[in-house]
Amino acid sequence: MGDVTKEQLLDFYKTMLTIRKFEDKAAELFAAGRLPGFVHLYSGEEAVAAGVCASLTNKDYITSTHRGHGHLIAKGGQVDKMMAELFAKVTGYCKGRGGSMHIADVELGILGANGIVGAGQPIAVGAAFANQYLKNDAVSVCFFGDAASNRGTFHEALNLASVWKLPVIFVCENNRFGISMNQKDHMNIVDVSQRAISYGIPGVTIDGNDVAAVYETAKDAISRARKGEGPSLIECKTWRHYGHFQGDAGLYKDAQEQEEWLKKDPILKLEEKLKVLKFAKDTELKEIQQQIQGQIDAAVEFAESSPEPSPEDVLADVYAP
Ligand SMILES: Cc1ncc(C[n+]2csc(CCOP(=O)(O)OP(=O)(O)O)c2C)c(N)n1
Repeated sequence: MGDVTKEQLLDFYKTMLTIRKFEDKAAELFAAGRLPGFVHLYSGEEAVAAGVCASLTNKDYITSTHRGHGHLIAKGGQVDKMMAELFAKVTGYCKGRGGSMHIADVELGILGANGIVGAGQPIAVGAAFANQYLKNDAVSVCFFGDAASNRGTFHEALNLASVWKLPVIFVCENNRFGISMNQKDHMNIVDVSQRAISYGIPGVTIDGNDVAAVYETAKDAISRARKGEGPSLIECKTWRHYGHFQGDAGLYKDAQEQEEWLKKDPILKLEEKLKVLKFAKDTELKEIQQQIQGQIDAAVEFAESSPEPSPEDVLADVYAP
């Protein structure tokens, strides 16, 4: 477990639980027809965002994906403004114009969720180039899925990042599916990390459901990038608990595999660890759960009581009307 402290593990727990409870609430609201647009849930993958973002500060950038709620929360996004964005309210991060797939907060270094698969990869490289040019020792982290590593953007991004030794960490969240397509049908390798070899950068595959492992691995890669030692690729093997988006029953998943992965739920694993190490008792974990549920319920209240955008503002913030 390396040097992960009790405080750090409890912090991971809070972050991961905030993500899970946010997603549970989003699922419930979407099923009730109260959220416009699409919702792609991150449930099951929380250890990746929490473990990676723990070593970042606001001056570091992240690029996210269509499945971005977890990255945003782990990077410091406020759940009330996120929820308001899902409700398309003016108090949302993008004044209700972006929805789930376009939440951004540049002050927090969140360069945006993104509905275009693989689009975050070159953006993260550009941000890393800016940091290198400014010599500010900040890094950028690019989250993406296994299927996104098949895009040309991925290969161009890794190549340029390697050639220019840019401070960027590519974090592949390998949940084994691109929509309904199993990884074995969309690439002929088992580990996405092997792709790092072609670009002469370090590549590693880890258990993405073990937050301590993610934290330790990402911390090293981030520290190397800060020191000017260049980019890395970290592949986190994980599993999304639900379908590709809400409404997809995920019938293409093998039932037994689904059951096995649910037993490896990163939050259950962390609860076990906290108890085995005597860092927390059941009662303390319950208190944290109630506190976080209260924050999520308050976020929903905030979103519901916020005003709708007004039709007169439809052209505001439009750069090329
Ligand atoms: C450029 C582009 N091609 C196709 C799509 C349609 N699409 C949306 S999500 C997705 C699969 C993404 O899979 P992966 O990158 O593994 O991420 P995951 O959904 O598993 O988190 C696809 C093909 C898109 N949004 N953008």
